[in-house]
Amino acid sequence: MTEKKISTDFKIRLFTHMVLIRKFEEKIVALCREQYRLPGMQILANGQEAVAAGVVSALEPKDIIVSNHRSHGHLLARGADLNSLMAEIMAKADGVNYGKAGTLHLSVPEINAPMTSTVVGAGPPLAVGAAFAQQYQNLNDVTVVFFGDGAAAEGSVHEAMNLSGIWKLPILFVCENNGWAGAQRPEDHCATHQIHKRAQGYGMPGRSVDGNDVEAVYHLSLALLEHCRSGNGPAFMETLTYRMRGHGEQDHQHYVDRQELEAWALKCPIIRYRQALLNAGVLDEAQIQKIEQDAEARVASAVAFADAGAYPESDTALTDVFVQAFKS
Ligand SMILES: Cc1ncc(C[n+]2csc(CCOP(=O)(O)OP(=O)(O)O)c2C)c(N)n1
Ligand SMILES: [Mg+2]
Repeated sequence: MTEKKISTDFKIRLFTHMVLIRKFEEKIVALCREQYRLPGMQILANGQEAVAAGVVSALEPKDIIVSNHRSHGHLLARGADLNSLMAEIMAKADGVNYGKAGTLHLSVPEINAPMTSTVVGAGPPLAVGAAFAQQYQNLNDVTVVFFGDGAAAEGSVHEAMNLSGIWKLPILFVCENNGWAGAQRPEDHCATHQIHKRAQGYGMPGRSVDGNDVEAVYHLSLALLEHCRSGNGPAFMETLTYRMRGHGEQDHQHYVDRQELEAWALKCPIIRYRQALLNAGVLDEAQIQKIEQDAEARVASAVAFADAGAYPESDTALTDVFVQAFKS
């Protein structure tokens, strides 16, 4: 695989995306500790930022994203508006879905992310529909669907892979193998340790990548997206990463081996890339701190925006049920 050279600006962008995602979710962690501040379950992707930043940065503007219950990173990397995203998570009427979706059912058509589903394994069949529409209209666009190692064991995912293999649909399947599905290990629900090898059975290339190495994720995404975009059908990427927090913020990881957690903390994608950029002289310590402070300021201002907003009125409960799913 030939790797496209990444410019300095692009490297800084990858880092900035990851920092913003981390700061955004760290703020959600803090808000969760305040009583009645956030409704519902908060599911975060701390430790998995390189997957979101690496894959999404390889997309073209009209490509479509289908995400799942762990979606904030995907949406932020794609450029979702921080204010309306935070307002939605706080169930406010100014939210991206008018406060009716919350964190688990976010839909951001403005950035071609029409659906996230918290039903495990529901995303890939939805992606088949989106990719069929792209193919039917002779568009040069790709649909990317993110799902977990647990979802990879769902029948719906296998059916989606099979159908997209038959119809040669432009889908990039991104399996974020984060070592956990709830409190289950992959060996408890997966008959193979190499989920990407299943791709071969559905007529598509399958590759795995260090999911904590943002540039490696970016390069592999670009190559596989090119495969999909050129009419060769779907492709499958397994990103090997780790879920650093509990399944949701209510889960205190009592079942997680502390040494394993500490070992993965050392492989943190942001710390690693931060050091790599420092070593290469791409950024100095002051510039990095500025990026971190800017991200914190943007998140703080999103919280202030959300705080200032009202909850939706009860008489709007049945409006906005149908939406224009994505830009043509
Ligand atoms: C069909 C279905 N079964 C079970 C659940 C409950 N559930 C929510 S997330 C989850 C684990 C999913 O694991 P994985 O696909 O690896 O994604 P991760 O949470 O690790 O990102 C489960 C079992 C659900 N939401 N939907
Ligand atoms: Mg998982």
